[in-house]
This record gives sequence, C-alpha cells and structure tokens, in this order.
Amino acid sequence: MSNLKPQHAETSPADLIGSGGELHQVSGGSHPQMTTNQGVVIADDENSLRANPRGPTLLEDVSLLEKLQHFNHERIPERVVHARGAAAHGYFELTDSLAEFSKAKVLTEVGVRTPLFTRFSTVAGNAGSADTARDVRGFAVKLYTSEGNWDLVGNNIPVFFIQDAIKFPDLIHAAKQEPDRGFPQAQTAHDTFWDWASLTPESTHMLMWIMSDRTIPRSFRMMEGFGVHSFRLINHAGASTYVKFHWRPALGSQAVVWDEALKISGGDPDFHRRDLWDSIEQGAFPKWELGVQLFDEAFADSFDFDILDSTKLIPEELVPLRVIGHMVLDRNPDNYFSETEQVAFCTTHVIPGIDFTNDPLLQGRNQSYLDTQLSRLGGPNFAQLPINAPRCPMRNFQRDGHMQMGTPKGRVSYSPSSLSPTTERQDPVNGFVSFPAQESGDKMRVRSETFADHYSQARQFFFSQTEPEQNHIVSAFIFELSKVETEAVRTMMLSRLVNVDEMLAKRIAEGLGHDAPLVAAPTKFAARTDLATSPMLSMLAKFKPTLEGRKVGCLVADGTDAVQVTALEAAAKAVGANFAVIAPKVGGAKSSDGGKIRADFQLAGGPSVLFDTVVLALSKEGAAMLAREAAAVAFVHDAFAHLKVIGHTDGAKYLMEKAGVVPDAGVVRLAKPEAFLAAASKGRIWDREPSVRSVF
Ligand code: HDE
Repeated sequence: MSNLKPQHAETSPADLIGSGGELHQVSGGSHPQMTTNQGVVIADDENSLRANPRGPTLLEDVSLLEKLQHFNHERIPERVVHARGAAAHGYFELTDSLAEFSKAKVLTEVGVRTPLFTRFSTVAGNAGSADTARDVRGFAVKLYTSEGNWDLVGNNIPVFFIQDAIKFPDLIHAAKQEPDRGFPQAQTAHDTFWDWASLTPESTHMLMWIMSDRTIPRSFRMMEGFGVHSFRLINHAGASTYVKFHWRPALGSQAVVWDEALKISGGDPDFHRRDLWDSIEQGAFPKWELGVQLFDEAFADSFDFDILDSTKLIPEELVPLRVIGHMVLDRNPDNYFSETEQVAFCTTHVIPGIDFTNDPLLQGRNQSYLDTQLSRLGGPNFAQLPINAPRCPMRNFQRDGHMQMGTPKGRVSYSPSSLSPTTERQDPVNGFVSFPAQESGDKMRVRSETFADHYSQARQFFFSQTEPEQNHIVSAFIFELSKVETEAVRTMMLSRLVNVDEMLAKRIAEGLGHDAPLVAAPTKFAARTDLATSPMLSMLAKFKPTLEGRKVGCLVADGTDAVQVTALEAAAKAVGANFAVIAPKVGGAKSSDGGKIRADFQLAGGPSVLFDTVVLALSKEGAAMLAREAAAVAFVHDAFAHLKVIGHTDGAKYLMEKAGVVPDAGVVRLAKPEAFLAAASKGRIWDREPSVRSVF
C-alpha cells in the first residue's frame, strides 16, 4: 500500500486533538516505524523521560539527546554571496552540434538529454531576504554530462563589476550590510556600496546594468543567463575557439516596475521561488535556449575591447548568437536543504572540450568556489553528496576526510602502483588536457592597458535602451543615491556618470535636487567612444507579447456575474495564463445569480502587484462596497500606477474613479474576454508612465 497518500485525507479533526502527554495517533495511510539514527524503534516521540511526571528530565533519554543534538546542528553557513536561491532539476538537449569546435559530448551529441540542476539566486541578501530586491541574479547550471560535471556558473547580466578577482571581497563588503549596524539588508542603496562604486571606475558599465530593470525580473523564467567570461572550446584536433554562453528564456524577458518590486517584497517575499515551484508543479516547464557566441583570435584582436575583460560584452550585432539547444526545468527538488542548499557549483568543473581563458576574474573564481565549499559543506567530500556527484564513474585516490561516504577497498591508494591489477589509471588520450596556450613576458602586478576604457560600453548600454528603460535607469540611480547619507559620495558618483553621458548625470542630479555644477571625474582613459547602439541589449526589445506563464487577477465581490468570470477564466487558461480570483473573503463571494464564486485570495493577501493584469468583475453595488476598503482601492490604484492593463465591468467604474484611474488604451471594458486578453498580452502601457510618476 502506498504511503504517499496525503495524511489529511483520512484524518478527522478529532484525531488531531491531543493535550499534554497524550499521544497523537493519526489514522490512515501505511506508516513505517520511526527510529533513532541507530535504527532503534521509537515508542514515544512526544514526551521526554522524567524521574516522575513532574520531576527532572533524565540524561539517559537517548532519543531526546539525539533529537536535540541533531536539531542544534541543522544549519550550515549560508553562502557568503548568493545565499538566497531556488533551484530545479531538468535537462539540456542539444539540437545543433558544435563538433567542429568542441569535443565535449554534451555539445556534439544531438538529441541526447543531459540531466542538470539549475539554481537561481540573489547576490547580496541573506538567505531570508525578499526575492524582489534590486540585485543581480545568479544563474548557475550543473550539467551531469557523461564525461563529468560541467558547471556553468553565470548571472542574469553579461558583465561584472570588477576586472580582477582581488577586488571581489571589497565589492561584497561594500554591498552587503554595513558591518557596524548589520543593515541594510539585500540592497545596494546605502553609503558603503556607492562609496566603493564611485571610486571604482571599472564598475561603471555594470552599474548601468544593475540600475536597469534587469535587476528586478518578473520571474526567473523570464530572465536571460550569461556565462559572462570568454571560455574556450577545444576540438578533437586540439584547436581552440572562444565562446560566450547565453541562456535565452522561451517566455521572453520581462521585469516588474520598481514600485511593484518594493510592494511585492511585502506582499510575497517568495515571489520568484513560488513562481518557479508552481509553474513546474503545474507542468508549465520553464525553458531556455542555449546560444553561443563563437569567435576566433582574429576577431579578438580586432575587437575594440579585451575579450578577457569581464566588464565588457560582445554585442550580438557583432557576433550573433548561434542557438544550439535548450534547457527545460521539469522537476522540483525533493528536499530544499539536500539539493538547493548543498549543491556546490564550481567554475573549475569543466570537461574535455571546454577550457578556461586568462580572464583574471575567472582565474580567481577558480580558487574561490572550491575553497568556499570546505567551510560551507564541512570538508572536502562534498562531491559525494548525491546532488553534487557526477552521474558517470568517479574514482581516484583521494581518501578520508570529514563525512567520507564511500568505502574504498584494497591496500593501494596511490599511483603509480604495481600491487593491484585493477586500480584506476590516468588516461592521456581521453582525459582532460589543458589547452597549451603560450605565455611569455614579465611577471608583474599590473592591469592590462587593454582593460582601461570603462565608459564606452556603459554609454552604449544606456543609449541602446528604449525610452522607458532609460527613464527607469535614471529613476533607479535617483532612488539609490537618495538613500546615501554622505553628500560627497553622491557628488563623486555623479562626476563618474558625467563620463558616461552629461545629460544622464544632469537628469539624476535634477531628480536628487543636487544643484552644484557637475564636474567629470578624472579618468586615465579619456577617449570614450560613441559606439553604435546595440538594440539586442534592450529587454523591452526582447519582450514577447503573450500571456503564457503570466497571471490574471480577477477582483470579485457579492453581486459579481459568475458566468462572466467563468468565461474569462476559460479564455485566460486557453492562452496559457494563470487565473486567480480575489474576493473580500477567501470563502468566496455570492454571485448575481445567487450561487457562489470561489476565491483564491482574500483581498488583503492578494494585492494587484502579484498579477500581470487585473480584471474588476464587479456589480455597481459590489464596487460601492469595495470603494470603502483601502485594500481594494490600493488594488486598483496600484494596477493603474504599475501600468497594467485593467479589464472592467461597467459596474466597476465607481471604484476606478475612487482609485484615480484615468481611461486610456489599457483600461478595457470587459465585453469579450478575448479582446481584453489580447490587450493584456501586449504588456504594460508605457505611455501612461509620465502621468503617474515624475520622470526626470
Ligand atoms: Fe561568484 N561566488 N564570485 N560570481 N557566484 C559564489 O560560491 C566569486 C562571479 C556566481 O547557486 C560563491 O558556492 C568570486 C561572477 C553564482 O550556489 C563564492 C568572484 C559570476 C553563485 C563566489 C565571483 C558569479 C556564486 C559563494 C570574482 C557570474 C551562486 C558560494 C572573482 C559569471 C552559485 C559559492 C550557487 C557564488 C566567489 C564573481 C556567479 C564565494 C571570488 C563574475 C551564480 O565562491
């Protein structure tokens, strides 16, 4: 008999009632016996052993000691960065072979599905912080290939803050909570971050990206991923080709707006992880294409920037993406700790056919990830944990250490040896061989002059954005710098931005009320170039007009027309959207025909920020009743201010007036569901933005 049956299915409330000392025996199901860690069956898991009913607890109570001891050690150190994450299992399927460039089977065997585990994360926040903090998102993929694990440990932004790994601890110390006070949590909007950033010109390009809507994604499913560094592909002949990896979401790129992000942090701090979990449970499996930018030494030499510099990208207009396969996430973890928390990504995990370049950031990362697992996972045997172990054979003479889980046999644990005819041997032909890159020159602590231009690509990024996206960058700088208490830091940052564009700096200064004249920060590299814009850098340009994977929130009250709601729900689901009903009571509302409309959310727990588009399916009386509820007025007001398409009945008008809704192309009368859904699939009403907030 299956023991997977939900317990509550056969549990009556009477079964659950228990008071001091009474054993809770829940009937139903077929349950195995509970045991101690030594396998001894436990008779009573609810009362400790006492000298008498009101007497002292005895040290002899082995199950109490064991249970508390284990509990006391349940936590491991959270990741020093990327502490908050969510992950899922899935596979990568190759559709276009790269055999000409790489010998890695995962990149040459078309149609083969390679299992993988992908973890998304924020960077600065602690494990308990909110999902929608403005932050870079980690996008780490562990592919269990037949030739060993390949970890592509990327981000949702294709460039990084620094050029040399030696600066990483400074960046992170500046961004995380300030050390004396322990706050602010999960944000860069504070003095230490902007102090560091304003004094670190190489961060300028990345600052433009983190102030863009890339750092407030709508969903993990709607963001791109990037390997960031230039890597090498190595083919069977040993020839090297440079490569940059890109993950491109099937649902298109999309962000929330900043005020929404702030409110979602309160409304649902688990917004992104819930979205990932729910979509997989519903069978709407998140999908990304894997694209590569391939280029050779000749391109690298002709490119305006150094391909080893992680603060630069190669525009897709110069080296187009070649889509070679896709990743699908189709299974949620069974256990968050065992899998999502214990997964250990390391940039060092590469396989034959993929190799490193001299990017100084990548070289530093190769030390950092292996090392951090020792303190996080407690010892060098983390590769034996099921989530980390390769799915192909793993054998060597590394032995012992904390939590050794295997039992290696025999007397030989070294190489070379003649004593054992069966122990493992190195394989010079099929094993991993590093690309024999030639090196010469003087050993020195220096930054290459080819890394010196910090502004041209920052400028290119800004001017490649659409107007609303540029406006959001300006607003984000204003927001962040307005939280900086030290005026000199704000001034320094503005000076830095003059080097990107004077008008950009002026707009931010105006929004801050900073009246002093703006002076360009001194820079070693004066020759900022006006590069051609790269429309592929705009997220809005990559928006897909679809409601697939999006959420429709339908506000109802007593008197709502149930037939209309049912028709709308069917139409929304037919285009792949989720549909949720929000009512004043979670038990539902009375429909106009005397029936009941079920609800998914109670009004206060279902703010409009949780939905992509909203419907006000209200009778006149229902709207009048809701107009007295602050949460209902805020629901409508926010939907309008967040530039959402609002569908409404005629009856809803009073509530809309109360909420300050001004009719425009995104305020749609609910005649036919299809017409409303078609309007909503186009996304936000950007033209509305200047009427709902100041755009500097
Ligand atoms: Fe990381 N980074 N990083 N990083 N990073 C970590 O490793 C580090 C960098 C990235 O879901 C840590 O296991 C250094 C770039 C992701 O488990 C740590 C430098 C990129 C994750 C570490 C960088 C990343 C990490 C913390 C500069 C994008 C989460 C816990 C040289 C290409 C992986 C851990 C997961 C995690 C170090 C810069 C992405 C401390 C020293 C650039 C997605 O080892």
